[in-house]
Amino acid sequence: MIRVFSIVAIALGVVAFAAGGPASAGPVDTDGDGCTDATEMTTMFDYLDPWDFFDPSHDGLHRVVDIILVMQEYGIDSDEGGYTTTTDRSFDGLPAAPDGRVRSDDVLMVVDLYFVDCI
Ligand SMILES: [Ca+2]
Ligand SMILES: [Ca+2]
Ligand SMILES: [Ca+2]
Repeated sequence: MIRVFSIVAIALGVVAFAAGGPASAGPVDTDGDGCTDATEMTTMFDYLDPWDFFDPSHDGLHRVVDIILVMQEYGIDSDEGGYTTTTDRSFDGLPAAPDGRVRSDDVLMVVDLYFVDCI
């Protein structure tokens, strides 16, 4: 009897796993940039690139507040107080890994993403 119960329990576990199971709660964001894999794969973003979705406000939207956040740190370098990678990128066709300087290119990148959202 215990053996049958075990087999049934294993079978139910396999079915649950195949169906996505309890471990699949919530959308997947492999690169951790705040944009889900599913959305990144249907947009210009790369679900394996943690820098391309340049969203300083971390709300999934590109609005004026994101531009303001970058402008507030304009001129700051990585060796200065107040620097954060949240507002810094380099440019490689899309926003790429931070270059340690928050300058006009960072402002232009976030402006280019105006109303390009990930929700
Ligand atoms: Ca992502
Ligand atoms: Ca990405
Ligand atoms: Ca930069």
